Amino acid sequence: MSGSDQFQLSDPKQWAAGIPAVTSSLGHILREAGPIRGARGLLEMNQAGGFDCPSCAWPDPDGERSFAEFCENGAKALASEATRNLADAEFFAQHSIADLAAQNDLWHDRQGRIAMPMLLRPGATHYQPVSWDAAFEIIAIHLKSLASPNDAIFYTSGRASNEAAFLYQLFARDYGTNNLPDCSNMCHESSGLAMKESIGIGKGTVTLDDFLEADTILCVGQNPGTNHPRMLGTLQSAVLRGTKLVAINPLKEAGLVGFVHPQHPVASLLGKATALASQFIRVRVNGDLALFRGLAKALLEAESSDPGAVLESSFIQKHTLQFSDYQSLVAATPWSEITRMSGVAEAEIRALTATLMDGSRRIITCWAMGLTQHRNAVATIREVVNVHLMLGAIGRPGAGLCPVRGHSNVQGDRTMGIYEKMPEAFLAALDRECGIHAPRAPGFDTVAAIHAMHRGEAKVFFALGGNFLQASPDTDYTAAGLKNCELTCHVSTKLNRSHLVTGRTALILPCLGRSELDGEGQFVTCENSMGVVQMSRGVLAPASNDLLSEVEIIGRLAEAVLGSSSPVPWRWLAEDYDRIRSLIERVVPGFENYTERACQPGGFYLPNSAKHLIWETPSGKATFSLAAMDVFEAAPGRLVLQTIRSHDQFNTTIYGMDDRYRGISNARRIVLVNPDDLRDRGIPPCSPVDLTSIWGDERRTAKAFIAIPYEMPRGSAAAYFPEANVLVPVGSQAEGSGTPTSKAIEIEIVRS
Ligand SMILES: Nc1nc2c(c(=O)[nH]1)N[C@H]1C(S)=C(S)[C@@H](COP(=O)(O)OP(=O)(O)OC[C@H]3O[C@@H](n4cnc5c(=O)[nH]c(N)nc54)[C@H](O)[C@@H]3O)O[C@H]1N2
Ligand SMILES: Nc1nc2c(c(=O)[nH]1)N[C@H]1C(S)=C(S)[C@@H](COP(=O)(O)OP(=O)(O)OC[C@H]3O[C@@H](n4cnc5c(=O)[nH]c(N)nc54)[C@H](O)[C@@H]3O)O[C@H]1N2
Ligand SMILES: [Mo]
Repeated sequence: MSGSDQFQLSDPKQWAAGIPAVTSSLGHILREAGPIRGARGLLEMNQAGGFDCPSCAWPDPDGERSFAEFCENGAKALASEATRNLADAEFFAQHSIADLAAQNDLWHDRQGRIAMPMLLRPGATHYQPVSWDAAFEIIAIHLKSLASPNDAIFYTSGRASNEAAFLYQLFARDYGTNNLPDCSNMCHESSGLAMKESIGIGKGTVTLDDFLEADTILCVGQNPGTNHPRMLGTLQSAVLRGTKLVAINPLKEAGLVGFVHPQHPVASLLGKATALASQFIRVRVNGDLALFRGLAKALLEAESSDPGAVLESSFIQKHTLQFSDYQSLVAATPWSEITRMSGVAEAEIRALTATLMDGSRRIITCWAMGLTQHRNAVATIREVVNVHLMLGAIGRPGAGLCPVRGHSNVQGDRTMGIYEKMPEAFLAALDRECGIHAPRAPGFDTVAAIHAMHRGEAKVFFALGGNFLQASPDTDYTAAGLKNCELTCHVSTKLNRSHLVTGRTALILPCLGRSELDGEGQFVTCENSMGVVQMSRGVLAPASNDLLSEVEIIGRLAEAVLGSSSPVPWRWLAEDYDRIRSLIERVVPGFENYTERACQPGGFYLPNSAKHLIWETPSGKATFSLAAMDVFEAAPGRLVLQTIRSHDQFNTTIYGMDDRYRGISNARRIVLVNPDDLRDRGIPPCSPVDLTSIWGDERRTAKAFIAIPYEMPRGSAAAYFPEANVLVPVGSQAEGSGTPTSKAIEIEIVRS
């Protein structure tokens, strides 16, 4: 299914979606779920009363929805979950762990849903079926035998519902630990921290309506055509109403250039794409801090030649702190440094400034992993906020900050307390309302958890979803950590490599997916990227009769581990999710009349202080940051590697081997490099290469990649996540947020 023999290269596409997207969706749905199950699933996805798409966190429209509120990649996510294939007892009897490990990730996904709980005994070569009760008993024995509750780790991926997430963190804290790392640590942690420091809230401040009122939308470090395809519909509507879209990215991603709405496919037959970005800024990798400093500089210069015409002085005075210090810092930053570090010419920065000054300062900045996964990510995002604060472009219609979240409920999981260092107010409310004594010492985040397993201190690793091994940095180091554990246990829907690199004992606990009926029709709730909480009710028959819901798994686990010593009525809560929601209502502000409001079409918005110009910072004001400007630079002869998603994957789940928009077919072990950088090294196009990352004295190598010439800034390279994760040094983390720096890794590239 992989290999250079079938590998094909064509020109990158100039627009996204259209008929090829429709064909691709249908292909995946028909192959995996079949016509009946597939159509039933698609028609209920993202509909009021139906289920929330398990792919990205882009919101659904508040008002009327079209009959098909899904995108190509949402359809692939559904196909992968609703597949009729089953990895059952017979499958695991046939394949040893070693056999399974030898297969690629696409093959793993194609094996279907895990059908029943599976146990890998110490020293065994195969997983065997185990009853649910026995599985919970094994976990209970391990957890009860630990010297300290802090020797256990409870990881979460962002697909868990609010109800499951709340119950899970309550269990971990009642058990006695804050070791609650999550995928957010590797994702938008930097955004949350930066915004919290600058404006007092770690969430975005805009809603979908704001997009239709914006003068300018900046899309920075994000590839929505692949990762948030429904966002293209929003951007198209905005552009057609006259909004200017500016793309800031080292790669010219097709989805930012043009779009053909897949529900109006005739346009694509006629070759009529809507042109999206009117300005494309090919920033150098990690050059965004310098670029936004440059915007600030040009704005200040324009203000000094026409005082009162550019800055929003009354906003700055009333709402912010440290502006004059910021002004001095910007004034002292030379243009030569700005252009060198950003890789963008002064004239281009001034042209973008003119766009920002045009109109009524209704500016939205959207961003994703291109900003968050860098060493100076927090400083960079705070610099973006600085520019918004100068222009008063926050907390008014059509203006604000939009970190575009990844997993469909990653934001909700945080709201529910999945965080290794929840604030005291939350923990105190948990103690008060649930009768527990939540520990106060901060727990491990993802990287700290890996180190703790490595040191042999953490002995039980439990995961509510996700694929910790492959999502984490430094795959070999993480693997060694997991292998040090006494027990590794995964609540999962599909087979993945984390099931194959295990502690002495391992368990897979298979759960219902979002699209499936839960008992007599229980529903869960999710929070999207814009703070809307709404119900999600599955409609499809469960893939197997032996699956439990995530909520039931956690309830039964907690009962087995904590039993009568716990003040929490675990079974009672897990039996009726309304009861969990009533408890959440008492612990988390903003959830009054939770069940009722979640059931209204469109759900409800959580309160957002910054949107109302209330700054929950220590000073009560929004605060300009004063970071020193820098950029990640590789030594001469080396390149800066970023790791990205292809069009055929959801994180570590691989749906196919193509990356249609970038013109790559049938290959995942590829590295994109500027043609001149390849030529300088004497590497012919499409030849095999080895990549070595350099981190201090440490060297990590990934062999047998195909070098593809691609239009991108000199000195940079790009390869796919998770294949390139072996190269990401575990020690390379963003300052403050601890996020692995998956977008800037120093590498050497040589012919194999
Ligand atoms: N179909 C699908 N949907 C998904 C996912 C998926 O894997 N598949 N993953 C989900 C998740 S969890 C997340 S977090 C999101 C991820 O969504 P994205 O952040 O869009 O995902 P990446 O592929 O990591 O793309 C990063 C983008 O940033 C650019 N970039 C890299 N470095 C820099 C830089 O220094 N500056 C700038 N300006 N740009 C840079 C890259 O060229 C690329 O376009 O998508 C979510 N949705
Ligand atoms: N190099 C590099 N590394 C990265 C990134 C990068 O850009 N570059 N991105 C990072 C980001 S942004 C993120 S969010 C993380 C993602 O990290 P994770 O969230 O840990 O990884 P996923 O691949 O999303 O998890 C997929 C697995 O989740 C399980 N699953 C799917 N649906 C469900 C469900 O409904 N319930 C349960 N219990 N399980 C389910 C399936 O078994 C599947 O195999 O990876 C990070 N790692
Ligand atoms: Mo993410």
